[in-house]
Amino acid sequence: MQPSPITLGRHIIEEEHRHHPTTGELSRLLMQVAFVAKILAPEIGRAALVGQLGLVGEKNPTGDSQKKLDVFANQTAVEAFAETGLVAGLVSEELAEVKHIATGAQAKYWLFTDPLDGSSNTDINGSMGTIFGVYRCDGGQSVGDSTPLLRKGATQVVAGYVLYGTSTMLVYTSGHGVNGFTLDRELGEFLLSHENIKCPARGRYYSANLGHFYEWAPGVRKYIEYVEESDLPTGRPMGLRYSGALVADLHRILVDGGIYLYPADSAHRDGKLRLTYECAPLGFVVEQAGGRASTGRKPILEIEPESIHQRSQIAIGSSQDVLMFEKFVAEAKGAAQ
Ligand code: FDP
Repeated sequence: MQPSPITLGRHIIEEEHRHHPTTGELSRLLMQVAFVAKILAPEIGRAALVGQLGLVGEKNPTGDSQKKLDVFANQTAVEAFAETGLVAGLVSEELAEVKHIATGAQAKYWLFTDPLDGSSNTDINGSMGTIFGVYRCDGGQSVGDSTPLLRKGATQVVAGYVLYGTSTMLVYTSGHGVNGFTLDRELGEFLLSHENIKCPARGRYYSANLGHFYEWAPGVRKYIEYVEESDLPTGRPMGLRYSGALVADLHRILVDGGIYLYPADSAHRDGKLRLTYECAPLGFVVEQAGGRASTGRKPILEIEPESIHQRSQIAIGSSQDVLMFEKFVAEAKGAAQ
């Protein structure tokens, strides 16, 4: 007989009991992430049938066009986390300002989220994601304080993502390895499908929007030329994979190895991706799986954000591949001096 599958709920409770013997608060937050995912997955699936495709005609706070599904995902997340009474402040890609949710003594957490990442894929039946990172507001930040909590990504207590692809997967870490769960649609449960994920030290794939190649800095261009060269012993050329949805591209890199890059280009002088709710949570996951996340010059998880919607360059994935990228960036910088 097959052993019975481990549900996300059981896994979270056991992990919290082992590593964070507190009050079950992290479990409750993670179960709300799963709840949001269970609402979004079918809504994304039937979006074309219920008028949920297309734009709402507004730009979000960081200047991107807002899709109907972006708005729906954001509302769903805000309502789900408000219900817990645990979240003091919520930062979302879709909200200009911090959303102050709860003020009670239990409201000890800050949640950073991109509720629907890769929403340019909504109308073409492509993959999308939800990204989340959770911080505990201890040490100076009093409950109900209105200043945004801006901490290094390394201090997250839980982070992860949901991938809405051919199946819906939830991947999370609470700082003790990374585990992945697949939604069994009939049971309505996330079941452990990818236990203790390890990102291979080197990979076969690179993932980047090569349309910006001629806008990238010399070190980045040299690195791309390097990965495209033929050299069998070092596994080159690497294969190119890019879906335009960060979570989907990152998930491949996490599982199969390789490198995802979003460097600065002419339209995005600091890179395009957002530090607090894209780069830092994914950096925490990848590093917990033995990989590396960097701007090219410094670790993503060591950056103290200055604002909630701050952007960052990113190179993330297999440790050896990211180290090689950093070497090219450093050498090009040295040559320019
Ligand atoms: P999107 O604008 O569709 O939300 O979060 C930003 C993001 O998607 C990432 O998911 C994705 O990897 C990237 O932008 C795609 O950007 P490009 O179209 O510039 O490649």
